[in-house]
Amino acid sequence: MEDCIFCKIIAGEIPSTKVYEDDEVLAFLDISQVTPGHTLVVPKKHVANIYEYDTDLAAKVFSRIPMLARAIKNSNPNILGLNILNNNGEVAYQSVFHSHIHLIPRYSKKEGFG
Ligand code: DGP
Repeated sequence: MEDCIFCKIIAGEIPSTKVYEDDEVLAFLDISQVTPGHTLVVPKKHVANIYEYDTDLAAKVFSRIPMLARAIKNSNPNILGLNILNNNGEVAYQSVFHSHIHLIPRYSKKEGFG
């Protein structure tokens, strides 16, 4: 979709640090890392938010989450936990309107909730 920053990342028009890619899904590092390894998982098909997923797309995207969560956790012995977040709508702090799931590694309870 025109003017969608994540569609441009998916198309390779804007650089990103890719973590995982297949035919349906791309995972890349968030530009504003809440903690090191903060990753975004996006459907390659443009959907603005969770309300626009059909069952098939949801299965494709959400089925990748446990594998990616394990990979992130296994990438660093200092990762003690992981937040999985999906913001929908401005009031829910969604700022990019191409649906994405945040995977935020947690290293310590002292980090607070960013
Ligand atoms: P949200 O607030 O849930 O819509 O999160 C959007 C996230 O997208 C935010 O954490 C920053 C990230 N982001 C915005 N623009 C870019 C970009 O150009 N590249 C990357 N890698 N991340 C971006």
